[in-house]
Amino acid sequence: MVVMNAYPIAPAEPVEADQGEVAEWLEAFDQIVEEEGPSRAGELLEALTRRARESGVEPPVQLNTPYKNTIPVEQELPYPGDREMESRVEALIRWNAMAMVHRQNKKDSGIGGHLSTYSSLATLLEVGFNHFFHSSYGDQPGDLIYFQGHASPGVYARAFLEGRISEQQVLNFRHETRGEPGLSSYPHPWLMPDFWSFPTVSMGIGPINAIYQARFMRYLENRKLIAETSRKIWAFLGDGETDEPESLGALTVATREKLDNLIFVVNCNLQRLDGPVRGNGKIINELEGAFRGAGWNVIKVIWGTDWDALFARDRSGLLLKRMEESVDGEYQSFKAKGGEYVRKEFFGRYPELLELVADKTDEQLENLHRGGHDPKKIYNAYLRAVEHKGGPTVILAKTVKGYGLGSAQARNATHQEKKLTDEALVAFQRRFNIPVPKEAAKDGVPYRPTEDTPEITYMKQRRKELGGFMPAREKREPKLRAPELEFFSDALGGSRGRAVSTTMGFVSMLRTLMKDPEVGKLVVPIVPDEGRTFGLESAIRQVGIYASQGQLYTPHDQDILLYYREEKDGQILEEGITEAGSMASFAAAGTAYSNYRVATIPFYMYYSMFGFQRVGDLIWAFGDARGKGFLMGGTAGRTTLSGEGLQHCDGHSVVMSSVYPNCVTYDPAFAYEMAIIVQDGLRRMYQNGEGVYYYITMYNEDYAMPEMAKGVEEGVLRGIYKYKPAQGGKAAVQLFGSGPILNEALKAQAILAEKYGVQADVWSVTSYTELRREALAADRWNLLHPAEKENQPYILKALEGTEGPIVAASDYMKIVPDQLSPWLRERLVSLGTDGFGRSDNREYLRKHFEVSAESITAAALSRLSREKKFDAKKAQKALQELNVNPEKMDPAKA
Ligand SMILES: Cc1ncc(C[n+]2csc(CCOP(=O)(O)OP(=O)(O)O)c2C)c(N)n1
Ligand SMILES: [Mg+2]
Repeated sequence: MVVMNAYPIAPAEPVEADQGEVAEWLEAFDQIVEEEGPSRAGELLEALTRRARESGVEPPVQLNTPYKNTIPVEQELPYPGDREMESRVEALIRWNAMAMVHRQNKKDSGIGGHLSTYSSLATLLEVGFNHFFHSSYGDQPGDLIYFQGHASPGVYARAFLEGRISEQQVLNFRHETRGEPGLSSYPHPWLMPDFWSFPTVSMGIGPINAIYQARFMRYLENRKLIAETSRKIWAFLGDGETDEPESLGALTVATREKLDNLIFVVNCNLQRLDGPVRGNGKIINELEGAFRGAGWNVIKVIWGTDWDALFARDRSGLLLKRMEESVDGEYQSFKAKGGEYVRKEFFGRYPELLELVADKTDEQLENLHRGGHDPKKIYNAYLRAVEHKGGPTVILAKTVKGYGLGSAQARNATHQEKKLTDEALVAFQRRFNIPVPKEAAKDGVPYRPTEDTPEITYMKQRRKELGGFMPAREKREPKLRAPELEFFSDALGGSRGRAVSTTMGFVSMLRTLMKDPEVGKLVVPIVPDEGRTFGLESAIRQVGIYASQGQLYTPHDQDILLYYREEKDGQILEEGITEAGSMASFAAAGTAYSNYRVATIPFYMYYSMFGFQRVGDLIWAFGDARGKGFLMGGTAGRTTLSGEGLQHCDGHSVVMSSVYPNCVTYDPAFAYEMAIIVQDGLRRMYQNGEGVYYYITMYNEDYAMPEMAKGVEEGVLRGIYKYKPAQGGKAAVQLFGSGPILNEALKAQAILAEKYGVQADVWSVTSYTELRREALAADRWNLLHPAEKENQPYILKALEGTEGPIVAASDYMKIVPDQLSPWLRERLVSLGTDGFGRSDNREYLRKHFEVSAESITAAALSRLSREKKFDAKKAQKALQELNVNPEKMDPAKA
């Protein structure tokens, strides 16, 4: 039986000494603890549990501890800082965070911002900033901190007081596009590259990225790419945020990998946006059960120091009982409705408790602190977390949402509160005793005391001792020298008639790259349990799979060459079946150039169907984080991946990738195209430091890979080049092909010439996305420079002098070639794989989706006939000859 006490259960009655048998057992136990020590007592309990199991008794699994602080008062260490000074600094930060949001909403109604998240988080962050967050470890970079996104005003306010953010920036909070320095709403490295490192505001993304970041730090250490340090990864998350599957979905990774470099702090203010997180239960208990069940070290910080005396005086056990029987909905009311209410409804339940607080005023009861607002409790929890060995720690800190925001405190609507009334402003100032001058207080404007004041001196001194200001993202990038294109000569030379796939071509390039003396060791292959699908066995043999414990068993296939090889310094991240986790590894590796000063080069190979559509938001955050690397969409193409059907056959990932602003997409047909693209990607990202990353499709259809023709490089990179001109005179029609469908276009070229006397040029289109982007940029320039000579988009330059309609076919949706329709107007006929996939072989699938050589031929003839360049009746007859059924159901709707 698992007891997870998230919802109220009748609390156990305090055990009275005279309960006979129970009392005797307890007495014996107490004696053991006293005389032989806690560890002996623990052994006895374990033995008892074992015996119970042997006798068929199922002992209860206790995942919850009593609803009080994990660290007993007597074990607390004194606070090392100047409490009075820190509280003044915190008050100033609170003020500026509030003023930033309040003022902006007064000025620009509805511009938004959040007051109540930071108000609950302030002390949790301040204790970290003053005593824990190292910005460096010797010559190594410092801790990595994932800030709760909605608390950004507080982080900005601190930086403002430190003098790192100007008043103008503060006044331009959420005004980013006015030609003046401003501040982005949330943590966005794309927008503030020397400040934020981690995008966190899409809930759940911070926590999962933090877990894999901690794991990746160990990977770098074990592979000797960075020195071992006591660096920590801190992730601050909301209690509501834990409902996202990404937040808790990877908890066991952290225990399995013994990540004692990882600390989660959950800001348990009991509320999310609409209302309570668990009105009818207790979020802290639920999370305690989940984290402890996953093997984490759990530290609860529930009650502040002012409760200690009450606990000490309460002999009845009723105080804890009352706490345990209250649900979060009630705890919210206790903070929303004031001291009188607390006396009546909380303490008033039992006369003994009323008596316990008889000497306290209502105001004192109202201000009894929760642990997450008590620096000493927080300090002790952080210290334990930092010192904990062998696994990750979570701190569950109970706080008040909208803490100190007067009538907004702990109200359901507080998340959306954006400005305070004049009275609330005054109350806020008084509540925190904020040392702001009168005028600033009245108008709620930002305020920074002069440099020489004790507050500013103190906060700067603290940061100096911890290595410098935070957050601060390193913009400097270690630059690599990309290998020359000739390095991939195998791919450039073609397969000499051997049938291979672009996936095989890529894997062989990857293996070559891992042998490069400069960049080889920096390559990080990542795969979610699809290594065999992509033919990675040889790479596994070459560099091994990373396993922090090495290989504790003899693999059953050890006697074959390509055995399953795990190594402590293995290079491949074999993630198991988790696209989200793999993407989080990709993010850690893709930003290591900034976080670790090591420019690792991740290649994440996955089932293309389970990429953008499954983990698109993580990819979006990757772009924001200025990640670099290669997303390799394997088993690409709706008709090329045969047999797998509707849930696997991808005909749209390149549509989705096109909406990611800094993602460069390619859909290559041949191994040499792949080589040109990968080489150029390495050059652009790692040699030139461009802020882009790549999405490249790779297919599993085997065919002969041609040798690279001279001079095609530019076309491959820009997105189009003529692959095979018409053989019998000037072409009357142009055929575009991408991926394996290029072969269908080539077949169509032959059929058109041989059967119908129609000449066609065949073009390889490697990227409609890049062609469109370039054309849009050219058009925009033309629009903005009406008096200057027009720039011609590359697609038009490439097609100059060509004639006739264009039939563009790919293994992706029609909207992919359609991206070029503004420039190709009447010429373009798109063929593609719109509609749900099917299970069948390639031949039938291409027929079904109308992207076969016959369909391309038919489309060309049909279109030529509409243009009066081919006899319409003959075209209709040709369809019959080609076995193209004009009455077949539209695959887009099938
Ligand atoms: C994926 C995602 N869904 C929804 C939101 C909108 N949202 C922003 S804050 C918030 C509530 C957050 O509650 P909690 O995590 O408890 O943080 P708190 O502000 O209470 O500290 C929501 C729903 C979001 N940012 N990301
Ligand atoms: Mg919350």
